[in-house]
Amino acid sequence: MENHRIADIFDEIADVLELQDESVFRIRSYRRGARAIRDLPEDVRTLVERGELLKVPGIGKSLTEKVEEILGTGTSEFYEKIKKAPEYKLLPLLRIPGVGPRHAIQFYRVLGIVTVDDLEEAARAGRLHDLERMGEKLEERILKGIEQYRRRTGRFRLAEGMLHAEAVAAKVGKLKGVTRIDIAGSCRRMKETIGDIDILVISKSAKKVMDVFTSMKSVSEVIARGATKSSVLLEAGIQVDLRVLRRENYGAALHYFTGSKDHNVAIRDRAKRRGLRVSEYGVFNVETAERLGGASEEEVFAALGLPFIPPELRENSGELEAADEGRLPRLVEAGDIKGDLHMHTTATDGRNTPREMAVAARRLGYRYVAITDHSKAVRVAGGLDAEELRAHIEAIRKANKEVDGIEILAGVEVDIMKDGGLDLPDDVLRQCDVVIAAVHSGFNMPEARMTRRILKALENENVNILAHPTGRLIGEREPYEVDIEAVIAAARKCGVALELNAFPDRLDLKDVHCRAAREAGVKISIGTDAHAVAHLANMRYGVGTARRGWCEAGDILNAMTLPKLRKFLARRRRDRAKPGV
Ligand code: DGT
Ligand code: CA
Ligand code: CA
Repeated sequence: MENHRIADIFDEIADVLELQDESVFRIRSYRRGARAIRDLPEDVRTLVERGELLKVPGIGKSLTEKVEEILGTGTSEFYEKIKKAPEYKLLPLLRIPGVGPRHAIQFYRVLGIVTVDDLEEAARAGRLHDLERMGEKLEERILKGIEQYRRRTGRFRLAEGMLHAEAVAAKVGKLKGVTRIDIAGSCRRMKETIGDIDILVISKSAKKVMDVFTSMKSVSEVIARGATKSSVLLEAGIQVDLRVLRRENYGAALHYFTGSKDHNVAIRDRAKRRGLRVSEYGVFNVETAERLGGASEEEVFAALGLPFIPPELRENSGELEAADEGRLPRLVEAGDIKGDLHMHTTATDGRNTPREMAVAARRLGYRYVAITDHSKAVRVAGGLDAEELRAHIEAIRKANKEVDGIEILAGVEVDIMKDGGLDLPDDVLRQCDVVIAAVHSGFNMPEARMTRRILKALENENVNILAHPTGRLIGEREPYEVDIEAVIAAARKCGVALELNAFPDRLDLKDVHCRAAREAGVKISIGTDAHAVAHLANMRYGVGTARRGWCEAGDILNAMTLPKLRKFLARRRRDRAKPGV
């Protein structure tokens, strides 16, 4: 990614020179150079090798030398000097909307402000309006800008990022001349949180794409606009980078911008060992400069002697070795999912009836659902006691008779009490087709106690699934302390499935734990925990997370056919009295 790195270096130099009040001509020359290199249709290295960089408008002799120096040594002497200048530390201030170089340097010189935190403190204390030509209005604006800056540098949940990414892709994808559009980056890899959204486009009219992209209603700020790349900040606080690319190197760019960075580094190492070079423009033979491919990702992998590696696996966590040895998993797909085993209804804190949930699930093509309302310990949700659950089971059985084309299983999400006992007696649990056990309170116990608590619950032969096994809420609540390996081992021993809760805040089990569970031979139940019909659609985030956990269809409980699922559920209780249905 040399073009972008070099462009960033030139931009940083320009920023620092500006803070140092250097000549506008010098500053402008770095800015123009940065833009020219960022917008190059090919690898800057190739141009240098052909001796043609100097021909690019905006790049003179001095910049050409710097580019060569960076390509050769990884940096430049001048850039290293710039990085040591006191002004270099002020660069984050310039990323705050509403703060320009003139402000930043004044803050620094007069008030000693270096960091964003310093600036926030000074603005709150009203220390800025003593400065020349700055009023209270400015302080307000700066505080708002800092808020935006913080949101922008924070991370977002996958579901939120994905919905925004898809909205942008739908809008831009509709344009005439756009023949291909992809969401790349961490979104494509289905990472649980995303930093920003990366979108790639092939279009005959880049200008039209940029016009529409930068003027969408959802845009609050255009961060940068170029001929082939622009960045915007959405009202939601998420940054979106969009690039228009050429068909010939689209695959190489898609691979590059899908990442992860670590995967890219590993890919480049592999290339090097084979006398090849991989960039966002293609795969090249180092000696002959011959281009071996890059129009599709398949070409990129093939040039390196590899099969296609699914984006969710690209984390440099063994995927290259597995691909090399022909043992990549055949990852579970959305179409493999035959049902959803975790959802709530109006009987507790859900918004729809069992019948409505089932009809919606049937529309998704499912063969079965399980209705799993809360037990009484979850008072805020109006959890059911034994009597109420019995009545609810009857209502579910009745709905099942009335709705064709899908099986509605009667279940419950029963609370695991602090001592590991369950919130409902065994006789009513035994009447359920599916029992999910879950921790909803007493999160703060020491690890050993929490682990004992959960293992004890798993020992109960009525329990089929452990819900959201670590209790985390992404960005809100840390997982409780539990020995997850012990839980996985116990689940295996007891024949209990572990849930991958697909609710966007949870994604629990997370990817690496899914992988550990699968390796231990534990089944994973991807459940949406839907509290309304619309939430059933969150299954995709669960499937994405399972894929990141290397799971195949065979690892997923709710990818089983109904008869197989029934067998799995009944196995624990086979020797016990038949359910009282
Ligand atoms: P994010 O946005 O923080 O959730 O994560 P990504 O993976 O979307 O990262 P992002 O948006 O910074 O860049 C998109 C992809 O571009 C990234 O996954 C790999 C590639 N990339 C960006 N910068 C570099 C870099 O400095 N080195 C390498 N090898 N790849 C990079
Ligand atoms: Ca990204
Ligand atoms: Ca990005």
